[in-house]
Amino acid sequence: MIAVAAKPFAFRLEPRSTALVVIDMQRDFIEPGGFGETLGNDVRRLQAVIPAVKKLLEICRKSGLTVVHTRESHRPDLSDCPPSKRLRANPKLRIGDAGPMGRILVRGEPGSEIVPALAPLPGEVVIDKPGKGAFYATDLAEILRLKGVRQLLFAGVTTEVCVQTTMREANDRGYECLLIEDATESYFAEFKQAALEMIRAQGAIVGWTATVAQLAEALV
Ligand code: C5J
Repeated sequence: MIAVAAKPFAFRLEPRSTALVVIDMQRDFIEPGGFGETLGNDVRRLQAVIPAVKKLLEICRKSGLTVVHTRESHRPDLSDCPPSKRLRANPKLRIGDAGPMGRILVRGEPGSEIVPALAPLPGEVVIDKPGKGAFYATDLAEILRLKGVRQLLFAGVTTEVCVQTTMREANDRGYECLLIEDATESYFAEFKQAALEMIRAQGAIVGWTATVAQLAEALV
């Protein structure tokens, strides 16, 4: 058991039963022309976090942790995309429409892939998820059970949407969750800050937060 300096108090980490879950570091959220930008967001805020996620991946791989990557994506026929999701608001391009990186948020299209700097290694788990949470309509819970995983480290985008939703799903399923603060980002600085605070409030009601450096100090 390793103690990671974290908020609101130390996170006791058992590397053999811990997985890193990197949420949705996909071109569709991070590069111009994808889903994020079509919703009116400035994607540069998310690009800035790539080096920290890369460093986190290196640390976790070196320590032998299970690594999981997720991709928010839909089947090409959109049969797993609720019309309420596809038709909401007035984006320039909707899910399934053809954009500069292929069809928006559709599996197999270039935009749906994880950015090259953070590409999964052979043997790492990749979860395609139709929702914001990575447990909804996926086999993530079963994969973690088979690997004996009880604790989850979280990184990726966006902090208050897919990262926080998945953390809450995990917390309700009995996992202890640690969010790596500088390896997650939002299109909205104030939403990221609020998410970090609400996660660790009330005695870590959803989970803990720590930096890449704090994790590295404990693991390496
Ligand atoms: C969003 C995500 N923001 N990965 N997806 O729609 O957070």
